[in-house]
Amino acid sequence: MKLGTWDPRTIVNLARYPITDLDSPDARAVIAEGRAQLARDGLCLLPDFVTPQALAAMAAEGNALATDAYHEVSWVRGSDVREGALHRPQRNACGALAYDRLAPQSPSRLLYEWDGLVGLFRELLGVERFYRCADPISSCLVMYYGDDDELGWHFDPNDGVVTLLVQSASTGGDFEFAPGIGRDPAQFDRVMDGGRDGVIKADLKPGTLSLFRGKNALHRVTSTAGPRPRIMLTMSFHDRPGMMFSEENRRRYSGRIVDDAGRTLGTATTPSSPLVAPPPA
Ligand SMILES: O=C(O)CCC(=O)C(=O)O
Ligand SMILES: [Fe+2]
Repeated sequence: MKLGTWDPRTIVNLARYPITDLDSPDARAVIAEGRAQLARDGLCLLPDFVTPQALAAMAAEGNALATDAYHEVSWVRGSDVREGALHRPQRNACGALAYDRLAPQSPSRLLYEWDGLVGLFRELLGVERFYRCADPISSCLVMYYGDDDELGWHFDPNDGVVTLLVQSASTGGDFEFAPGIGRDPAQFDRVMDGGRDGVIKADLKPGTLSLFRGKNALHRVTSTAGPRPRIMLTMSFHDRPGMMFSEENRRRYSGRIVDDAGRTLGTATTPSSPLVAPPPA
């Protein structure tokens, strides 16, 4: 597949998001609007963040590599952060294409690796410390949600996830985000029983970039159906440099045992922990 020659300046929609100079008045306006969204919702959405050409290239790349993705279904109790925080098993069913499968000239990889993106997020979050993760597999993933896939309610292990919707599913695949309820189990019950007070259903369109702090905010992707998969570029950041995910996390998203240096030591497609039996139908 020909990827073309991409550069962050041809990937990012600089006409709408002039972020190559974060001190310019136009960039300050973008930052002020994003900060207001974060203050209100704990979530910042930047529609049409990439150029139509880059979005088309990312979709072509994502669809072409779909057969290389590793798909797994697991029932998970708890989260990477605090086991047992979620007392109801959650179903995770999705495919992932690992970071090390993205070509050097992949527009998705080049976007993630562009320092200008980190600079924008530092401004939006009002923090000095915000870094790309260093994990060879999970730092930057292309996620696939096909027929009957979903990502159950969870918290993230790292403190900054940024997604770019590349392609929406034929049906479903909504991103639901509950910033206000913290880690209160009584509130989890309410939300999992269908209560939607305090839950934001994000209006994601292909090309929308979302920045959210999901370490302490319950969120999920609703189930998908139909022939066209939801394709999501999922980019991870943290408040200290060098953040690595667990070996189990890498296994979950690659089907391989990979060490911190990125060496593949073997394949392991059998889910290990933390698994529980699915609830009765
Ligand atoms: O795909 C999404 O919209 C959210 C993904 C997510 O929550 C995650 O990867 O942790
Ligand atoms: Fe998440």
